[in-house]
Amino acid sequence: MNTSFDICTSLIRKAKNIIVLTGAGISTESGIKDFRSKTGVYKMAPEYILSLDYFYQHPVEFYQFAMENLYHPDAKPNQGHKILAKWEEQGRVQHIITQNIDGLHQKAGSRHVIEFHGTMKTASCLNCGKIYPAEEMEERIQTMHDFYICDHCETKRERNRYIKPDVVLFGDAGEWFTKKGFQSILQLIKHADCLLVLGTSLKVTPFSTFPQYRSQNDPMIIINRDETPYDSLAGTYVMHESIGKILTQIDRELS
Ligand code: CNA
Repeated sequence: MNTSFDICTSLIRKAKNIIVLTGAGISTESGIKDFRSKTGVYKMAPEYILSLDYFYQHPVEFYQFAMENLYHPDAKPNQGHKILAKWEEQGRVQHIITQNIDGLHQKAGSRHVIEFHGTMKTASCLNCGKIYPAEEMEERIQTMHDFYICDHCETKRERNRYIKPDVVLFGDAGEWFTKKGFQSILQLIKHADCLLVLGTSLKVTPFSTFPQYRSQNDPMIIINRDETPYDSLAGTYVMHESIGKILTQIDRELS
């Protein structure tokens, strides 16, 4: 085994309050494409398609793209998700803060999960807040021309009652994007005795700023196939490897 692996295993063995930050890379081994690696979704479409502007201007095309590329109701958690759930059960992991919108951490059994960019499981009317489960949206898309307009409320302008998936688009904000939301996340990160960062290019703000708030005396472990802007920070241990493979090996060493 290489040195980084041994150091990371020993850091995880010692830690009692690991906070995990995850991105699309933890779900690629479940068959879901990430955004920015060689085979990512952005090889097919620009970030603009996932912006609030585009949603308002082209709701039909937006839904077509989102349902094809971001909605994965049949995806199953992989070894990475399962090991994090096991480590939570064992008291090592306290919280997962994820950018993912696929719900796979919860499917694996993790209970303390913050979905920072929301979820594809539901959509909501931007006027009355009525929640539409994704299955209902799928059915509306098949059967209705104006499926994206709420039929439970009225406003003068149709555009004000569009139904939007409960995900944070570019130019958008989500339920955690409040002073209180940020403070509670930063508190978790400050009090972590180890920050474990998995499968994220750390390029989307504000999520990408979170590692800056960790206590400088405590370690950060990054497992990501490609480089990240934090790789050379002091107290940072990096493995450019597959998450499933490395977490499986670490877990084996722990037990
Ligand atoms: P990203 O920018 O696509 O980065 C993913 C990173 O993961 C890349 O640097 C890859 O090298 C790395 N990676 C991919 N597979 C593996 C693997 N098996 N092992 C190790 N590393 C791997 O994705 P981010 O999450 O950083 O970007 C934030 C966006 C992506 C958020 O807004 C998400 O909502 C969005 N997204 C989510 C999903 C999902 O929910 N599964 C899928 C695609 C995009």
